[in-house]
Amino acid sequence: MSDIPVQPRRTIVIGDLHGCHDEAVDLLDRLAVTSSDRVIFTGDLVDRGPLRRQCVELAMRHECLLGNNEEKHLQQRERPLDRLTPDHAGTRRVLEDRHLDYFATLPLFIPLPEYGAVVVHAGVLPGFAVADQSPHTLLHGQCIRPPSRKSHWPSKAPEGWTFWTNHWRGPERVIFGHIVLDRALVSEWAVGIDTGCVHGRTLTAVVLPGWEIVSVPARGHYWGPKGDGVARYPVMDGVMCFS
Ligand SMILES: [Mn+2]
Repeated sequence: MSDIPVQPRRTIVIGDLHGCHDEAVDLLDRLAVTSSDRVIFTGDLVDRGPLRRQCVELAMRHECLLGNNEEKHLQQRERPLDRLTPDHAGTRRVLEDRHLDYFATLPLFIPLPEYGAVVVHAGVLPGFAVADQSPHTLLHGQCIRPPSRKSHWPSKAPEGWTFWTNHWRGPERVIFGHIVLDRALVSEWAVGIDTGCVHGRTLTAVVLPGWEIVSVPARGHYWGPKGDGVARYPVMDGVMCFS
């Protein structure tokens, strides 16, 4: 008989890193993460921020979703550097083939049935099981108007199109990144945790089973503000987005 209490295993989901490796380490330290915890990154490890390769190496030691930025690197893998955007070329210069091979293994969603949850990079459409969502919706979904299966950026959404979190009613509670929010969005059926670290804001995790939200501040302002930097597009429940 051991008197050592068994530490319950936590599942920690961390929002988009975009090269913010030092803040990821700050957040893992703050949470006192050990090898008994499960850590999942929501994707968009690279582009925009300072330490992209280190973010990929960190994710390779845990779990990670495919983000739209990793998707783009895979789509443009054969393209010469001078035909990429300067930002994407900067990422490619610090990555090796094995990092791109790793991107190709990343899932589009991670079910967490033990918590009634699922993790996706961007969004889901109501009326479809998560496993039946299109890759485009999972990687890019933002403002929708069912039954259309299209999605628009908040700043480009026609009148009457609203963020998918206003439409989704489960059955899973969806944990997502991708959209830069002024604080974590916590609603009955959706939890958004991209709080814009690369834009000088914060890096956020949701910690299961308690659904606790934990953030650390950015150490720098690495990439210009989203849009004009003014949060003015409501997502839901007063949480504003910066797109
Ligand atoms: Mn994204």
